[in-house]
Amino acid sequence: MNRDWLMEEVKRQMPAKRWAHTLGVMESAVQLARRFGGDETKADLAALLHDYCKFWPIDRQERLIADNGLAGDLLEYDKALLHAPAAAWIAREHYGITDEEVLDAIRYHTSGRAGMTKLDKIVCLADYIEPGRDFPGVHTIRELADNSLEKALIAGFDSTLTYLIAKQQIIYPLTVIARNSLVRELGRVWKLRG
Ligand code: DGI
Ligand code: FE
Ligand code: FE
Repeated sequence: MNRDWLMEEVKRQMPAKRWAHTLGVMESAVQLARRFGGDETKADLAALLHDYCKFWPIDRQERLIADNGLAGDLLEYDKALLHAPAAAWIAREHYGITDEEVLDAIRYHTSGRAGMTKLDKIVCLADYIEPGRDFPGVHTIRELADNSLEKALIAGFDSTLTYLIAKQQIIYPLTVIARNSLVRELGRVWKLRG
């Protein structure tokens, strides 16, 4: 598949600002892959497609999720979660991407999940720290990302959870599970190192 052509396809789905965000996530994802020994090509591709459906009308996202039986429980939570599994479906069905690692990284880039793969972590974290992002705490997350995918991602999820709690919004349980899973993973590494 031609990368330049695919970039044009993605660009057409979104306003200029979101396309700039996508380019930023691609840049950060490749940088993280290089830093932590991930697959740069897969990081680039997953980052390119991760927000493909973000600016579709919500009812179009809901229909795609419902019609194709994708994570039905998502429909009971914040609509901001829908674009991730929708983009994974588009990647497979419209663009013929069959690499499950890439599809999972797209699918779980918002919610996270238990036992996130290195590629899941890279794409999810790149989404938090791409150069265009500016939210309280982003500097701390960028600093943590110099040394640890897991510590940085925990800080990212903590900031999202804190934000949702402050706004008294419903939390998708998989995000709590993802965050706990990363904390456990770090605990195990520390124990192994004595
Ligand atoms: O699509 P982006 O804006 O680049 O970033 P994203 O895919 O991480 O979407 C994050 C949005 O999802 C953010 O505004 C918070 C919202 N959201 C709502 N409920 C949840 C949630 N995010 C997570 N991780 N978990 C939730 O339960
Ligand atoms: Fe997103
Ligand atoms: Fe994004």
